[in-house]
Amino acid sequence: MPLRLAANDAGFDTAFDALVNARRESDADVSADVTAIIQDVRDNGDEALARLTQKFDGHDPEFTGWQITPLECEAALENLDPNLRIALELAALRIRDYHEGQKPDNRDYRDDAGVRIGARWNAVERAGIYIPGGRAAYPSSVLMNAIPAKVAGVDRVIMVTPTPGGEVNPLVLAAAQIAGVDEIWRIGGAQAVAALAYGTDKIAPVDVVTGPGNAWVAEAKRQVYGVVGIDMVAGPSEIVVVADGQNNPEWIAADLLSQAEHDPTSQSILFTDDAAFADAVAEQIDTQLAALKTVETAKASWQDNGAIILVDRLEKAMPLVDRLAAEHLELAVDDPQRLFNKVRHAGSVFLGRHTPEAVGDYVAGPNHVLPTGRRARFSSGLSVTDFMKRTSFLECDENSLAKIGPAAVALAEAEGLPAHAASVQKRLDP
Ligand code: HSO
Ligand code: ZN
Repeated sequence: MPLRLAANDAGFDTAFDALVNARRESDADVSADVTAIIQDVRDNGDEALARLTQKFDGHDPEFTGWQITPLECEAALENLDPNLRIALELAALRIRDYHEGQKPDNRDYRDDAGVRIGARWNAVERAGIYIPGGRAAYPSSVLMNAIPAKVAGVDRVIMVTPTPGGEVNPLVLAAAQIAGVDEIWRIGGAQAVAALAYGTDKIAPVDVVTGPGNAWVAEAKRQVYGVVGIDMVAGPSEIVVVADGQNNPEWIAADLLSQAEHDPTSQSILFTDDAAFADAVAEQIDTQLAALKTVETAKASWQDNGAIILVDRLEKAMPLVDRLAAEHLELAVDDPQRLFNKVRHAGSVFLGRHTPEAVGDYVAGPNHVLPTGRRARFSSGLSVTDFMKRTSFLECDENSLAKIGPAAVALAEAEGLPAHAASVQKRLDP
């Protein structure tokens, strides 16, 4: 049974605290295994990659091919169902447009002291994107990772994706073709992340690794962070829906199930001010679950991690919603802006009754790679700037150095760094 709470029940605070603090991420300790795999790839390069791919994915890339060729990608796109092609192209277009707007402005100005100061943004040269194989091989994730990289101006976007048994997913290839991915390697797991970070004879190292993955991939990203940049360590999907009794319970039930079907550890939470509506949604969820192909996953998620929380007024839900800092937040009311004004922590917010979260997963434009597990308190969804970095610059002339230099000399002397002091002082002395 999903959790059922009412905000004015005795014991609510304790129960809600437990919900906020529950850990849903795999605590399988894979860190030692991952360290060994990374070391193996660093020591043995392509030989390790081939051996580990044989072991985990059941094929030897020496025979099946290391890379998916541009021709295979073109063919995948040509042979795609025309409706799907139109859908992918619309999604790509909208994602590209939205991310174009994220490109940061350079700065270059002269301050009151006459010092010229600024910052210039540049893309990283090479980005690696991880796309899972099997159940979670989502073409939408190819678009969401590769398009911001391309918009940033990355020279080469290199995708890695495991192909269990040698099987490739044609939809993933078609999406890669549309997004302009430059290389696709048929490797996966921690070994693929290691290859991207450190490089092998065949694979040149990248500067940033992004993309979703299982516990091994997440741990590998954590371990290579610092050698390369990473986007974030993502956990299971979440949705919080704040809905009044005027909603169609069928719609809201479907919204809650949309994230529940991602993973048994996903979480869906409904806040409402209407007890009868809460019952109707719960009933609808059971009805819809019965007809869902993903019933096994969605049911486990809903029963183990789902929750319905009753509040007197929806405004009262908002501080609770903020504490959850959910990946996705739907505000299904007539005047969503009123509630939205009270939101500080959320990955992405879906306003009004006609904005199901799933439209954001695919075609709205903003990125669907979003902070989970309350990380929206301190981080944001994947963006163009994750594939860029900023170089600051400064320029003094004789006059401006004369204005600010003495303070630098004083601080250098106080820090006991005489060469620092001298390098400024020599220019101040006539
Ligand atoms: N909701 C997922 C993204 C996704 N949904 C991909 C469908 N496909 C991330 O939170
Ligand atoms: Zn989704």
